[in-house]
Amino acid sequence: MKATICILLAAAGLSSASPIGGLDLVSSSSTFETNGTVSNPLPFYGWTNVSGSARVFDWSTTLNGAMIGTTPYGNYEVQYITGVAVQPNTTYKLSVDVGYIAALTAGNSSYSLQLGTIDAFFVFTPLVAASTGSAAYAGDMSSGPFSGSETVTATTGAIVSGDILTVRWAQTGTLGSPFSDYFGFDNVLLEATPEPLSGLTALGGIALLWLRRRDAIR
Ligand SMILES: [Ca+2]
Repeated sequence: MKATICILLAAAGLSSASPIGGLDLVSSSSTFETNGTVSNPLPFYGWTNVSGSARVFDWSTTLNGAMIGTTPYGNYEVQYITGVAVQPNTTYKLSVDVGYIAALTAGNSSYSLQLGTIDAFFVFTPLVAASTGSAAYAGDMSSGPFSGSETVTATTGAIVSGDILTVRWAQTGTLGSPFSDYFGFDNVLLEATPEPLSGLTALGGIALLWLRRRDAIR
């Protein structure tokens, strides 16, 4: 039995990240590829506008599609409701690439990336403070480089709301001059990793119950 307990506890210490799939209803991350349907206003691929107006934009099958604003400089906020309930004792990592599909090759835009939950009344509650920043134009992400990347990491405690994990991203400003238009993001990935301690606690409890049951039978 001791060997069995050791194996169980060792297994509990091994935890790996799993993607919360279908952020674009197609793949394990939101890649916003449309097979050449150029401009797709939200709601699209499960994403919706929270404020302002955005769209999934993809020039062609050979170029990279991404989410950008509908108007050249208009701020917007979008969200994706995953359909997956937040779990206790879990580390969530949300990551995106940030960039432009712009005719103007300069400038700088600011953004906010959030991970939270949404309840039955569509009230959004952040799990952790938003990651905010700005990205200077580095190229056209449809055929060139991204201008940056961003992550949000949140670890839940023993008690959670059970509400639905939700991703929010916003363009919050256009900075500097000359400006650059059509700012957005791509490659949204949300991964969940159970905390090893929670697995150890659970399996430790199972082992304890087994020992008690064995003693009761004797
Ligand atoms: Ca893409």
